Amino acid sequence: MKIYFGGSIRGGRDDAELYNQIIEYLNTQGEVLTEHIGDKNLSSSGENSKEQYIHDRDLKWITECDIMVAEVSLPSLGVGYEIREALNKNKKILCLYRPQENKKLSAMILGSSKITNKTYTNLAKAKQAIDEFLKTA
Ligand code: 6K6
Repeated sequence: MKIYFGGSIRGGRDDAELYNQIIEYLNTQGEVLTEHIGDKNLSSSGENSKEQYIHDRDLKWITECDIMVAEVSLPSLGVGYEIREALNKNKKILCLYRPQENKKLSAMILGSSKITNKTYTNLAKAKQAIDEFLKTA
């Protein structure tokens, strides 16, 4: 199973270590196409590649993937764009969100009946949400 993992890059890298841990777990369940998202050396200026290359490669990976898992706690234009692309391609999508004080996930994500939205508080709960999602995927 090919898994597209989406997580913030230019939206902020505060959760990079968490992405890394989620990717590690996803790699035990399938092949993660976007392992670099968890790379702590990848700064918010991003990978050292041309933007058009990154865009086209990521859209190709979304076409190829079987499922998408997106960590959406940090608002990211790129992740929102990827989610819409995956919806257009009828991919099953799990969005993982950590509740934060005075913040709420976008209605454009919460309001989509085709997205599986799960809140979680720690890695163990994120793994649990992934396990449940994979049973239905
Ligand atoms: C280009 C040139 C310098 O830095 C960059 C950005 N690098 C990226 N590398 C890999 N994937 C990217 C990059 N920028 C965005 N993405 C994709 O969008 C990833 O798959 C993420 O899931 C998502 C992050 O979007 P932003 O808006 O937070 O950057």
